[in-house]
Amino acid sequence: MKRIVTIQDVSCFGKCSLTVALPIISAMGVEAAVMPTAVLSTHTGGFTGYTFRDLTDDIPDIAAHWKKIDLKFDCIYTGYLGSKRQVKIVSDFFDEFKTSSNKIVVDPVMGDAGKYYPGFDDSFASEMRKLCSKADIIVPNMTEVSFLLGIPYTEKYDEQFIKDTLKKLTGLGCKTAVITGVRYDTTHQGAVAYDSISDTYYSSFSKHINQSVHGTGDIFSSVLSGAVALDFDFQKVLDTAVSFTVDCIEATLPIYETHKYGAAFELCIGKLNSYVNEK
Ligand code: PXL
Repeated sequence: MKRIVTIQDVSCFGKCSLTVALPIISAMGVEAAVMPTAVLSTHTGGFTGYTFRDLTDDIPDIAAHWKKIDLKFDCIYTGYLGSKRQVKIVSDFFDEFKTSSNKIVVDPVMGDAGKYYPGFDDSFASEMRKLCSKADIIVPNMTEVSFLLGIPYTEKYDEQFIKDTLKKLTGLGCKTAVITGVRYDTTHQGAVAYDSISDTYYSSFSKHINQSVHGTGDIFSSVLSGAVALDFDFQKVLDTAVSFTVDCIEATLPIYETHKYGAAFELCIGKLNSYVNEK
């Protein structure tokens, strides 16, 4: 069985980061080891007064134990990281657990809709840029692209702009860049990628649903990481991640008023099995 280690926080309520990654990766038939980086009572989007226990100091000890028992991972997938120091320690983890064949996926979680999430700023983005340079694949949304590249956030762009931007992102040092939440028109939304090794662009689009649902970036990156661990060709990686993310948004719409805090991925998680086994 393939094995992923995913490094991100536990938001106890709210359905994002580990509470999304663990069920999704498992449902894809991939083993998920977890490195919890912090415990929050809720995520930081739309809640106030949440608790935050930093687990940064536990990461080196957990990693040392894993080294001792010779654990290996087919994919290392990072999401929300809570501080610059934590990003540096995760970077050390990459140095210890990267092999010639495994893949590092970095979702540089920092913000959405042109704004940083609480607690992030340009100096955090500089540290995250360094982490991205060590990744095989990075998965920013347009907001995170603007922070990583130090360019203005825009919702008005065309295909050429996205292609040029993807090349700039791989210029940070990662092999492949994926931009999520791309919209060239009002009816479609998807992801576009550039593999700098083969000089190839990929894209996958589905219908645009006019409702942003919290945690869908984590759903996308979790499916993408599972599909990468399973060695899917990159077009299938993107198609699977886009299709399942749209399924989750659609499943949330009828209950959105009471589920604004997170996508109802549970209602469609069974679909992952057919996506994974589809030829
Ligand atoms: O979904 C990304 C995410 C993960 N973890 C925490 C967050 C967020 C986004 O708001 O607050 C704690």
